[in-house]
Amino acid sequence: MNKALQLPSQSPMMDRSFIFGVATSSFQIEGSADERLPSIWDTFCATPGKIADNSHGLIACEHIKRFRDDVKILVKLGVDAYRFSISWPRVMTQQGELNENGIQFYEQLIEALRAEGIRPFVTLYHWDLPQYLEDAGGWLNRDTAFEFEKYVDAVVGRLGDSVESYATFNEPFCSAYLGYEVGVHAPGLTGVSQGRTAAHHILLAHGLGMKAIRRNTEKALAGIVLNFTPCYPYSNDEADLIATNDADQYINQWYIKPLFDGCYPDVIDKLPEAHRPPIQEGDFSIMQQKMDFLGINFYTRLRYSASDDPAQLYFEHPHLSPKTDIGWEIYPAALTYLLTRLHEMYSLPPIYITENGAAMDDKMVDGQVYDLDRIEYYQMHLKAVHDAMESGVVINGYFAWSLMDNFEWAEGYLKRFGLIHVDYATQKRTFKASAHAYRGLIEKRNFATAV
Ligand code: IFM
Repeated sequence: MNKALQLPSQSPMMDRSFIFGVATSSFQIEGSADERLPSIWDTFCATPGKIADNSHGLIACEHIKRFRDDVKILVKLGVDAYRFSISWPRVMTQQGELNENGIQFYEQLIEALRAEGIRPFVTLYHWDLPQYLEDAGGWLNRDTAFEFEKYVDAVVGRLGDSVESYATFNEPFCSAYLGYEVGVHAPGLTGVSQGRTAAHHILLAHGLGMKAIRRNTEKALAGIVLNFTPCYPYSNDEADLIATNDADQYINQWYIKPLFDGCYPDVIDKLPEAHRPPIQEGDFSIMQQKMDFLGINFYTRLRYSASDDPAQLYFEHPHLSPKTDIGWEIYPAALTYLLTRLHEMYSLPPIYITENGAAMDDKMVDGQVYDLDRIEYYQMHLKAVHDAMESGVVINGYFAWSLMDNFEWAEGYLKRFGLIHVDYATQKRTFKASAHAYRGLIEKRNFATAV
């Protein structure tokens, strides 16, 4: 196995204009929870049985305290851009005013990044809804979409053009489906109607947020980050093909089609009236704001067949091997398939791969993490992005998930996605072999462009 990452020298990804970055999110790394309002993830973590190792985000990677050292790590990695999220409960007070300490943290981070020539890619919502808004109904309450708009107005009003790119949301599927439909993420509610209602309000909030970004900056890019798990049929039986198409519409297209086509996918007609989202007149035109980019997060694929239960649209099969440590199948061809298919289905703006990476069972041996399995994962997926670009998909950048090991939601600290190893007892950061490989790829790209 090769410990370097390589792309064909003529690859468009080896052009200096292609952005290589790394990504994180606020709740997963920041800590310093006493300096912000509680979020739904604090409440969820405090509920017994919700997090695999009973952990929380109160300390996490102590990034708030250590951000200057973390910026030095980004410099050493040589990345062009750093994607991070802003914590709503850190920057806003319950009265709807900016919290000076909170917003100043991000101003300092952005200044430190800019001083090193690293472009800040901001996500405005990566799942940490203030708990007081959840107490008022959270994403089941339409008003939350308008609260989001006010929050975006305040934050972008302050950070403005200092940010290269604003994404309204990270992965509405996860917030709505995992959080309000199946309950494995905060706030832990269940029910189809809840999941579809939350998704509708989040997509509405996206549209309102886009308008707020545009009101406050002419220069920064604006868009959204969506996650996709491509759906494959278990067999070629017609029933399995139909179930697979339904699954794709229900878990993937549901979150993109309203933004580009102004409607939900046809599978909505298969839902009983009581499970459909509360659509009001004009909602789709708010959702359909013109975007400068689409962020795509990809990790794995899933296979589907028809369900024996007539109340279910599809049956989801367990992941096949080979798998990462979190149990997700490694299937890079699905990334090329996804990108080319979305390109055919929608009139898309340029794409960024805003997350891609693998949790692996890392071992620290003599102070080193020799994560060749993660390098291999990255190698295959970078090639999959290259293949999509060769077939005409416009992709402007790639962000590895994640800069460092961090709080992996319901898995707590048990699953490690980082290029950088974090020892949670000491907060020591160590470059894994994958971090060296990523740095090597970026260096090669810089050199290739220079000659
Ligand atoms: O850690 C998460 C991230 O917060 C959102 N996308 C998927 C990652 C891995 O599960």
